[in-house]
Amino acid sequence: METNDGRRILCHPRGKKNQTVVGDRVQWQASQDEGTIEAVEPRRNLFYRQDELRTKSFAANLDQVLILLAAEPEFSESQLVRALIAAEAQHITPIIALNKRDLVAPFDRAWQRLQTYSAMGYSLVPLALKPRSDLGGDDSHPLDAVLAGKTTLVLGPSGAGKSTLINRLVPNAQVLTNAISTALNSGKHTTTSTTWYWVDREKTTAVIDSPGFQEFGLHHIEAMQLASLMPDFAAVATACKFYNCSHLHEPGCSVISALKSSSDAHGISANRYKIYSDLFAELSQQPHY
Ligand SMILES: Nc1nc2c(ncn2[C@@H]2O[C@H](COP(=O)(O)OP(=O)(O)OP(=O)(O)O)[C@@H](O)[C@H]2O)c(=O)[nH]1
Ligand SMILES: [Mg+2]
Ligand SMILES: [Zn+2]
Repeated sequence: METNDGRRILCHPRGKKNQTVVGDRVQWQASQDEGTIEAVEPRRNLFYRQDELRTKSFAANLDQVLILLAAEPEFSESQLVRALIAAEAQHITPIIALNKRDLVAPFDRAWQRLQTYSAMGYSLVPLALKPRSDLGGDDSHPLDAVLAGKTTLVLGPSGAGKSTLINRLVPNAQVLTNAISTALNSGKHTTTSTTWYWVDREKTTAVIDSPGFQEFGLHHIEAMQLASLMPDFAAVATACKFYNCSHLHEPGCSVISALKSSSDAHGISANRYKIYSDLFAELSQQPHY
């Protein structure tokens, strides 16, 4: 826990209902050199995933989520969609960044795969985060303006460069990073906890590092809600014949006709439709609790 004047104090929650997540604001009481959390202030939002059996909170009170992908390892579009939906459900602005521009061929392929997402209105930022000394590349920070004055959760698969980004923004953070091969071959994530970092001395800009995600459960979302959380679906779904259209088989479904004409700018890609139908099936099987 950090006080308003910047001291960090180890705090323990009083009782089960005062469990905190990164980004929470709390009322606390000092007890010798440690403290007790007496109350957690109401959250503006809470970014979390809901797996079949377990809720995993990432952070609260966010301005935006930066979904960091990389040319390598190749990213899963399904995981990207899930993270986007989770952000939309909490009204948190997602930003997509693609790292490792120095790996030219895989970068171009990945960039191509992401065009659908910039077409539907998401910000898409190209990055080369590896330290300049390693690459001899330019030293610009296209993210600086995006991050300034905000609290951003950095999210993405293991090895994308989340901790590399944190180290670049906060040089004295010295977060452990790892070569992809070592991190992935051992089946371990280099970063294992979610951690808050101030970027500037004035404490107006914050970034939150998180462990790489593999499975991103959305069991807190109703299947029938999915289309409204996917901008390309939402844009056409209002024209469906049935107001409660599932966009799976109904006659007069404008999502299905947008799929057929996916060559135009407002079309829905076959990949996105497949991800939607899989997710719909997954969420329909599950009892909601
Ligand atoms: N070629 C290249 N490698 C990069 C770039 N940015 C980061 N890396 C490397 O990618 C590897 C993984 O980076 P990390 O920052 O540890 O990745 P992470 O997303 O924090 O991974 P987890 O903590 O496991 O979730 C490291 O070896 C980095 O040096 C880049 O722009 N180009
Ligand atoms: Mg990391
Ligand atoms: Zn429909």
